[in-house]
Amino acid sequence: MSIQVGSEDKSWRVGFLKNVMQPGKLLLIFCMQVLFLSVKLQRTSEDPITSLNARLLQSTRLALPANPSIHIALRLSAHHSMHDERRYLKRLKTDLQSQLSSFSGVQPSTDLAALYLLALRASCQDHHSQHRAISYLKSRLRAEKKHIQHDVSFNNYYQYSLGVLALCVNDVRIDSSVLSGLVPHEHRHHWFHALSGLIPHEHRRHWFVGTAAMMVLALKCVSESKVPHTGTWMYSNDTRMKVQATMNKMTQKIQDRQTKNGEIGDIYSTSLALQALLAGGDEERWLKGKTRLLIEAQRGMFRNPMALSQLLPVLYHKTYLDIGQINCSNENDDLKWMRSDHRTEPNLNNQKGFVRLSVNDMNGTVICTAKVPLFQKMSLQAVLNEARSIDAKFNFETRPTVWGPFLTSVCNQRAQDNARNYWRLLTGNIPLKQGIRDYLPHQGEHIILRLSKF
Ligand code: B12
Repeated sequence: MSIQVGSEDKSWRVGFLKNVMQPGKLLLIFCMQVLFLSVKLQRTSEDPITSLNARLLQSTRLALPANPSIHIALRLSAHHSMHDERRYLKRLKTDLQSQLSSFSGVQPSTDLAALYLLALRASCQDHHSQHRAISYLKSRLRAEKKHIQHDVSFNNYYQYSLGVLALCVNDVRIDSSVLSGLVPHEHRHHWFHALSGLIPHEHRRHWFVGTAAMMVLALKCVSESKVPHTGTWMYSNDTRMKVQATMNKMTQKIQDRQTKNGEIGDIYSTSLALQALLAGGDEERWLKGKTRLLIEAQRGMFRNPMALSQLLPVLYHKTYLDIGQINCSNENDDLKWMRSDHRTEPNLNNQKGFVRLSVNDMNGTVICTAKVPLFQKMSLQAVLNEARSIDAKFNFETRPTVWGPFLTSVCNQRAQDNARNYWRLLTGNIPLKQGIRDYLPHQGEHIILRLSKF
């Protein structure tokens, strides 16, 4: 069978054959094609990221307290709105000053102080403005070190690691005693058991990955720290070797937890876990996880600004360690507002059935129940409000946090951090992955609020 070709085709073919004879030209064409294709691929995967970036920027206009984690994410992004970032930084600095001042009753927690410090460094603020926050954080960590020596839970390691990371990124030398809190004698430390999967409490797993990821980032920073302007290592070879050994074990645990769909832990711990893996150069697992995160973000799973602030850096291939490299020059000042798809109010004309609520104490005894009509787009918080308005015996209280309202008391029973208990949210036996403001119950669902140990 012969194929007829027109004269135009023929001359193209002749031209093509000539090019084939010239390998230099062919290579050029090939390179241009690869470039074109990768630009196209980048554009398509970058656009959703830019719109998430714009949505995070939009969240700085919501009537919420300024959150340093949001500022950090905006600073690590590829696109900026300098005017808005400057405005937000001003708010953060005022908040920090007033929290650190002796007149204010509330002292910032270790993790919040650490986030403030990272936010200041991400905006290239001089050491002078950070001085107070640095000494405050150093003293908090020293106090916590004493605490964790006697404590048998490891929930505080998230905050502790964030504190070490913030000092380290700011080139502050960490006391060896504080550092030894993260580089333990293997079998003596409870968190090492947790890492090895020995802690049976399933409910601790949801925050294990985030904690382990924060530890890896802190350890990585320490192991690579150099004395500024000298090029010499900040810590001895012996310390660095111990730090690296612990870090490698933790990284391995995080890697082992990546599932086929790319998630590590749950979708919300995946963001920080990928930062930890990226810091160790694991591009393959990062890419797999990033794909998953983008899909979930497009399904609206990252509307919570705090969750979005933990997600965005890793989508941009950044980790908190990159904060130390930000030099605040030549940044793209091209980020535009994005109308946020803010959640609409529940539609009170559209009832979708009922939700049952059971409130259990530590022994599993039911202390109160409620059956609440469910309307379209109703959050768990709205369901609890409804239960309160139907039944005077049903009551609850919350405490504001960077993640939203944290449930502190239900049916006159108060959970307390000092007593290491909290109100755990479950659907049947499965813990919810979101808080009361973000979770939207389904019709017929049975939500359990159970006083639990952490
Ligand atoms: C430690 C921790 C806890 C501890 C906190 C106690 C303590 N004293 O340390 C405990 C075990 C109590 C806890 C509980 C819950 N947690 Co939690 N927690 C964490 C973790 C690992 C660190 C939080 C932290 O220290 N933040 C640092 C500083 C800056 O924040 P902070 O405001 O000072 O800290 C307080 C709040 O963060 C608050 N908090 C902790 N978790 C949650 C969750 C929600 C929804 C809210 C509103 C507040 C809140 O407790 C902190 C200490 O007081 C994060 C991991 C992460 N990626 O951040 C998960 C994380 C925030 N928790 C999460 C969840 C889902 C919960 C629960 C809803 C689980 C459940 N099914 O019951 C409950 C909250 C229920 C309630 N009563 O409202 C998710 C939130 C995801 C989302 N999109 O909302 C995260 C991201 C873990 C994950 N990957 O799934 N948590």
